[in-house]
Amino acid sequence: MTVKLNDPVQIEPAAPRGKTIATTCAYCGVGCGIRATVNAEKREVKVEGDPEHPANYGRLCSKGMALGETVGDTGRLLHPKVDGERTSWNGALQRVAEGFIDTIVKHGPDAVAFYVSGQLLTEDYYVANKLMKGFIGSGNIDTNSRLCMSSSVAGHKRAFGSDTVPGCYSDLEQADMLVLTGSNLAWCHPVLFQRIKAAKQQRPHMKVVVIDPRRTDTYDLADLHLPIQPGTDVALFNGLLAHLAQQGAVNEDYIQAHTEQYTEALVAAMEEGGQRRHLAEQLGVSDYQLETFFQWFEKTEKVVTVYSQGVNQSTAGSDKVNSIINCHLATGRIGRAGMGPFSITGQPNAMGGREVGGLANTLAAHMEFDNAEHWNLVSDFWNTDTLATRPGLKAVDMFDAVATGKIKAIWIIATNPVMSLPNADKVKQALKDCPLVVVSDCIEDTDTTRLADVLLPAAGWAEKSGTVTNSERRISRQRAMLPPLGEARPDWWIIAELAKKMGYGEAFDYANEAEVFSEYARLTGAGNNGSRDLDISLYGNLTLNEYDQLPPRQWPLPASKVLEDTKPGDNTPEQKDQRLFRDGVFFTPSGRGRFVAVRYRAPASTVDTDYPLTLNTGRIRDQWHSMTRTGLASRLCGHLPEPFLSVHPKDAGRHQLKEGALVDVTSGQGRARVRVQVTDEVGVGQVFMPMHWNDVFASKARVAALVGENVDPTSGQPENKFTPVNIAPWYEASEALVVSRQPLNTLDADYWAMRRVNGGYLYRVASDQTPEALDQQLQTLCARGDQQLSFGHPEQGEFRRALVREGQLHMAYSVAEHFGGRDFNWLGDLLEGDFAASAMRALLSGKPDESQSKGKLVCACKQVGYNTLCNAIRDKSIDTVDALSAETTAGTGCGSCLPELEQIIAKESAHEAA
Ligand SMILES: Nc1nc2c(c(=O)[nH]1)N[C@H]1C(S)=C(S)[C@@H](COP(=O)(O)OP(=O)(O)OC[C@H]3O[C@@H](n4cnc5c(=O)[nH]c(N)nc54)[C@H](O)[C@@H]3O)O[C@H]1N2
Ligand SMILES: Nc1nc2c(c(=O)[nH]1)N[C@H]1C(S)=C(S)[C@@H](COP(=O)(O)OP(=O)(O)OC[C@H]3O[C@@H](n4cnc5c(=O)[nH]c(N)nc54)[C@H](O)[C@@H]3O)O[C@H]1N2
Ligand code: SF4
Ligand SMILES: [Mo]
Repeated sequence: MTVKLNDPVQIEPAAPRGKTIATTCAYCGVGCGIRATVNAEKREVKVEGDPEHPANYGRLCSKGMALGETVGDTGRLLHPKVDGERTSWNGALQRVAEGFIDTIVKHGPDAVAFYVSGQLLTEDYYVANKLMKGFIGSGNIDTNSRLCMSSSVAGHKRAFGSDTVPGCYSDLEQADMLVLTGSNLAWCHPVLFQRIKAAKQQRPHMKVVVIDPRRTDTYDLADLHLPIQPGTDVALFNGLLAHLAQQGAVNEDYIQAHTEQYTEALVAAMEEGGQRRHLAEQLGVSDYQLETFFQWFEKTEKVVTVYSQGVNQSTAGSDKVNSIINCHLATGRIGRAGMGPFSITGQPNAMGGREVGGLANTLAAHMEFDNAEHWNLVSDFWNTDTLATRPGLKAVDMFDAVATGKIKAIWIIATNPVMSLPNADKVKQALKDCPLVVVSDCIEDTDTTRLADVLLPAAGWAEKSGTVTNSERRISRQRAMLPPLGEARPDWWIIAELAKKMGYGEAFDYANEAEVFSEYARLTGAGNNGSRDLDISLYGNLTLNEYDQLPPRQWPLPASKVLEDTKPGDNTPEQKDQRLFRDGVFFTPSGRGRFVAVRYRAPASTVDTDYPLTLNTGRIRDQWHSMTRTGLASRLCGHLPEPFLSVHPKDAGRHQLKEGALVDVTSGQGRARVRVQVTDEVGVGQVFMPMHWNDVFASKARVAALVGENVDPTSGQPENKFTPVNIAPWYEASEALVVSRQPLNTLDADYWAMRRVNGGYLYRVASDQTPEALDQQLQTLCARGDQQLSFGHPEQGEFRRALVREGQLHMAYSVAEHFGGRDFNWLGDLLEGDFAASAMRALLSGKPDESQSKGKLVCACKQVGYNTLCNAIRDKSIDTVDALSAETTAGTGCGSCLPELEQIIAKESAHEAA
């Protein structure tokens, strides 16, 4: 088959340069507004919170504040590549088009797939979905939202007949009781956490209950913590429903008028929730804790239940969601100010992706495959004969189909499945074996780009223009402020160009992202007339200028909407239409909210003597997923600089593990080697490991390689919070610290972890060989022509060397048997100054001045360390967070470290008292 060639057009950033631009943060689903001041010549971007944006009113967290440090060219993928060789856009897209067409002709449309991401803009997402479902004719487009939000989506659809998040952020501030379950809001949605904190200060009667097997920084805000056993949420909320019914605290009128299937749900709930004592035991909490929670919920009208991955990432994820919604329906606490179930989204455009239809089992714009009217609407709207007729494969099944060879060509866009899908080593092998792997990313070297046959350079956050929808359904503009680096292009453009090459030119002939958006907006209104929740047809005919100026607004925005209602900043509770289900009418066939009868099911796998502990995985404060962007900002790399496993002191003792030692973690799927953090923040028998580290940043710390492939039967979401594992100490025979201007790509050691520091890279290395052998190995990293300087005491097993390249200190390292628990943060500090002069010399002198070290970084914004804080507390007898902030400036930036400051004060005063 011949493929018509279209030369790519050069596109310009839509927004003006050299001035302040309003845009949206690149990271989490809070969707904070940013004011960016741009110096295009120097490629500098300074960010501040946008005081007028209703998501954050000027606040930002540590990650958002550091966005300016991620817009440079470090690590960027600049040109299209085929089989590792640079090529033109034409050449690369030609290869992709031919590969896809060839596969489809030989094996049918289901032999190809797209795997996309909640980090795409709505315009990118819409075009990708349209191409796969509308024209290639397969349902095989799924997204990393499958690993993130799909259980919430499934729960919403079962209960509401639509994937609707009914509330808004102001509900969290107006609630008299907030239940945060399976959510570490303090670290993962820090700006919302701060909004709640401020609200609680103003309304001290407001109660916060945190339900999480771990004691996280979110506990800082809690009046009550329920450290339930992992996976037992359904039993807890069934118990709550039974309690409400027994106490006559349900809203009979609401149940009668607006819901269905209450009796079935209550019967299921009573089966296990009826016996309180037994329930407390099953949950692993005290009778008192349980009773308090139940009574508070019973007696408080204004309750919001916020839930995230502790709920979603479970084989009972959808049931967990419905067990929560059941309690809100039973009390009629939904659709009103300060009330409701609130699924909080992870990625910046997790919502937008669900809206356009990025999940394999929805069609488009909240329309469904199994609804003939919907199918005809979409088919007509896109004017296509080849609209997919059935759902495609969900993420885990999709990669299984790649592994078995059913899918032979896959395009991965803005996600890193080799480190984020369960059983990640299998995923890695599947991609190695797949005949055509296309990857679009802004970063050149990731675990997934390493396996690409075709690499396509995507424009990054500061270079892209479009829209995102946050957790409260607010659509905000992301605005381009810098020209794309190299030949990078926005994702929607790349996808549309491919579509043209595949012969679908007419349907993908967009001049700019505004045209894509308007088309999508018209689709949401097609045949809608109030029958679907998602309607933004008000935006169906935007001019380029109107699109450019679009203020942040919440949907629904039907064509009939009178706009005065939603001025930016207007977030008053009285505002009409902000909340859905105000009238108690839902999108189910009967219009009634549906109770779902759910029963507790244990996680899919069980511990045994081989794997006696349960592994919980999740996030840390200053890193974003695979660290491709946050890992570029040295100030975000100091808080938790190495991959780690949190272990309870009892389990640590049992397994002969000491704080800071290295540990091997094994599961039925894979293994990892990380550092031990001994802490009672995790329960006995439970361990926690962050999801962020990967093969680019560490030798073996991809937690997803440990996780099994068990998924929720309804949503297909993997059980990322529960994997049986074993742990064992790993003893090194030598250690090294290396600072280098360049990454050490050929380093091959038993353990290494890398972090970026200003001007270079800092590695911590461990080996089971002697110091001599490790020294020799490190010497092999030197290139020919490099000059080596040697220091240290080889006879005592201490080697210190410097490498001079072209008259400049290039790399330095120190090898010893053990560095023990010594503090290495001073090295990172030194690297912030003159890289060569300070850090390398300090390393080489062998006499690091640890007394000068500010210690483990606590405040990322103001770069304040643990030692500095402890000294201030002791020297000035400080006992409040305010005083500590005033003295040290810690906590005066984004405020994400405030819970930790509190803990440090408590610890120090306990010390003093002892
Ligand atoms: N700093 C930072 N912020 C982020 C991200 C990031 O990478 N870094 N990613 C964003 C994304 S995409 C997402 S999805 C969100 C995720 O945000 P969260 O869901 O808040 O984060 P997680 O750490 O994945 O998990 C939340 C909590 O669930 C708890 N948990 C585990 N098992 C159970 C259980 O059985 N029941 C209950 N009730 N709780 C349990 C865990 O101990 C953990 O503290 O964060 C977003 N924000
Ligand atoms: N064990 C375990 N696994 C998990 C989770 C967990 O809690 N535990 N959480 C799951 C969840 S909730 C999520 S959301 C996923 C996240 O996991 P992933 O989506 O795999 O992780 P990211 O690092 O965010 O990958 C995004 C990639 O897109 C690139 N990128 C950024 N912007 C753009 C752009 O505009 N265009 C293009 N083309 N590329 C871009 C980045 O450089 C990066 O390589 O992980 C899931 N996996
Ligand atoms: S809370 Fe932080 S990461 Fe999330 S959108 Fe706001 S600034 Fe960005
Ligand atoms: Mo996520």
